[in-house]
Amino acid sequence: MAKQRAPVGPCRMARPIPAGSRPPRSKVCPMKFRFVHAADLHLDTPFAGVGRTDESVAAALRDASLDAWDALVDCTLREQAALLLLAGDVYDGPDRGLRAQMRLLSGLRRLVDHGVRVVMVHGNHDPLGTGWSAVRTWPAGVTVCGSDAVESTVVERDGQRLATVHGVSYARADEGRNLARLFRRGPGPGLQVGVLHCNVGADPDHAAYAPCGLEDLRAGGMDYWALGHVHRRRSVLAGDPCFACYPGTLQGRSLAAGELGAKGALVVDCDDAYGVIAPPRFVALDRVRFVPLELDVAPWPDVAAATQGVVDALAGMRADPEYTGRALVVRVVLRGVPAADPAWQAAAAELCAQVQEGVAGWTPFVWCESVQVRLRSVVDRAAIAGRGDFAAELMAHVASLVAEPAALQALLGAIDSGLPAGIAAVAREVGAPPPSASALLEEAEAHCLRLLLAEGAAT
Ligand SMILES: [Mn+2]
Repeated sequence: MAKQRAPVGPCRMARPIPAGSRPPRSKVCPMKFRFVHAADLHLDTPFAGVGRTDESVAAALRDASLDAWDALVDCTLREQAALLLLAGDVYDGPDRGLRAQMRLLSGLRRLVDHGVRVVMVHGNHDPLGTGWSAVRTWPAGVTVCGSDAVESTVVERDGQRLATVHGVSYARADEGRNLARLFRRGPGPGLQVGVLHCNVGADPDHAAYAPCGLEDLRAGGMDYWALGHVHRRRSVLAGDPCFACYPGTLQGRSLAAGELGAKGALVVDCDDAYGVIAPPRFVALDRVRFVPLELDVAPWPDVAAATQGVVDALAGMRADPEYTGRALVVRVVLRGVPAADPAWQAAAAELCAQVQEGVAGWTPFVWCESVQVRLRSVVDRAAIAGRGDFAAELMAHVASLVAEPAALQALLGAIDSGLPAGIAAVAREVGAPPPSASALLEEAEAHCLRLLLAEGAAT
């Protein structure tokens, strides 16, 4: 069923029906609505990996996941969504914690008071069978799916069915069943959504809970799969025959690769006749952002200039609208540091404290998690090329791939097809283009040369 249809806007009469799609219901003008999809809220997450911070930073970090939840509620109301979907790991641990439960409840009350329906499932971090609940009765309009079977919730507006939402929770953390296979399209009209915490395509970065394949998602007959579990935002099916997306964590939790950059939720525009009518739109809702910052020390004559340079760069980041109103936890990587200079060697360990002093008192805070130093490596390409060894051959091969883009594409295709279940080939961040082939090649060459020349390359 084709999904790239008219954008949301005023209803157009007698809109052409795409070939092969379901016909609209009895009326010419389908009813438009919108839902918000979030997952992996990990409410009250302890941010264990950030290290020692000062008291006010520690307090802000402690509140970040809860503040992001409030921002999600605000966003759902602002977008006038009919429905909010929470796809598991709502709490960080089976203990849940009263603070997290109270905050969740007050947000849910705010949503249902405005007529928003909420469907939520539990994942491996907050399975239904463990922990305790301070809430015995959820507000009317909130469905917490059980773990025995897929539960279906009908969402209506003015007596008309907009959507049927199917979901199932984990009973225990190590859910080993292929839960996706339990989902079946319902008989009623309107959008059909599956809410599931699962690992699609054996993603090696995440535990293999509720493992399933793209074929299981395709077979379920849903219009949209609201997935949870993978912390990096990505879409695994982009409209053919349905959408299946991971929104990623609502609030980044550390400087691990999957927690970096903008975090938030997906807003999805639909109508009751055709289903999803536009690709999901990402909205950033995080309160604290975890970002790596790479800087080349070449412009700075000495360590003192570099310290100030880093502080200036952090000030520049704060001025970027991307970060406005957000606290930042930054890992600074300095490239091209002269290895033979004793001043750098002596200062490297203290740079972080110096930078921290330079950003003290900034609001919202900037916290410099660490300053890592990468020594300058000088690769004498002409000398390597003349050596006639493996490194020389590698460089020649890379040069031939640069000259022949078709050969490079064929090589990348072969690598992709060798990956588990082909998932890496289709998985990419929502709204972000994949890295270019030439950027990948450049990175691969640099990495290989670093390994080959590990001894004696640094000056
Ligand atoms: Mn999670």
